[in-house]
Amino acid sequence: MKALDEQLTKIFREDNILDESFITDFLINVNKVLSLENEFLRPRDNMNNSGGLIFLDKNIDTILVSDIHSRVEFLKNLIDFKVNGKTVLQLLSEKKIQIVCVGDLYHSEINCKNRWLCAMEEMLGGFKFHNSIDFEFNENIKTLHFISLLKINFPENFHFLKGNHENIANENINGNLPFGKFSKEGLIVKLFLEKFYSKELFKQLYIFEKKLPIVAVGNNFVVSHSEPRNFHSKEEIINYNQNPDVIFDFTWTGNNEATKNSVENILKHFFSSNYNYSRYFAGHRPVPDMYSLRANNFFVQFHNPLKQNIVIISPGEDISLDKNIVNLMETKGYRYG
Ligand SMILES: [Mn+2]
Repeated sequence: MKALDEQLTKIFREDNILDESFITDFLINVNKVLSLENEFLRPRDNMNNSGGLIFLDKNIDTILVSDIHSRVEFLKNLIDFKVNGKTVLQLLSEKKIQIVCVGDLYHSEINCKNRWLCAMEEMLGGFKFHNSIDFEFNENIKTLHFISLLKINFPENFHFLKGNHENIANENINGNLPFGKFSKEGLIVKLFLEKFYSKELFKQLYIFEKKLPIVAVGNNFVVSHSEPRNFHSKEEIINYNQNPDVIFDFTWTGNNEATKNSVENILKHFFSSNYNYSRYFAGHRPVPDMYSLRANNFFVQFHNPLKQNIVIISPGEDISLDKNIVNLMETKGYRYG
């Protein structure tokens, strides 16, 4: 545990650009872990591959983590965060807590808008200069490295769901759409990778996102990257890789884009008559402060790009949004009761 803590702290502190073969190696390892997940926790699809759905442990605490967007410091604050006096890293190593990240590890957001504008100029100049994109890509890879180490060390207690930014090829198939907000983020990263890195690295990055699950279910909550555009059954979610619409529906749904009752119908599907006490959590669309409610208050959004919001859910307690959603930039710990 101490060695892992040191390794994670090093990723957080050091700024040097990682060696390509090193990145490829840790990706090969995490891809193997994602392929061999415990099938009680993550049932196999019809092709005998890891399915799209995670059944969480009903007896331990869960922390949901909002969109990361290259903020390694968010992940560092997460592992150092204390629940009842123990750090999350400690609790992970004792299998007493589980983490679900709602996805979107790539592409820095509003704080780095200018860097994206510079990166766009660099792309248009054929990357003759590439300082801005170097810096951005390095942060993306550091974030990926941090997440991969947590997954490799705690395969049953750490889960990262696919977001719409997990689209390294910037493709518009397989439930994905090309991405551009401040500039053409998806295209810039893809062209940069093709120019300076090997096909093997690209392939491993591509495999990684295809192996990520898309929905997790706990005691009294469901979580995915975005609001569900349409209702999908357990079987459809597990077999997500055979239906791009399922992937699209759980990763790309903006406000007012979901069909009526999609959230409630999924909660009813998982919790039947107890669904009244359940909630559906997601990131994707920013909230002005700690959280926003939609879908008759069943749907909770908690991603604020200027905060580091998480949700702490305990099997022994009702979910109180005002108490259980905290910003890691403002607090170092949490206690029950
Ligand atoms: Mn998103």
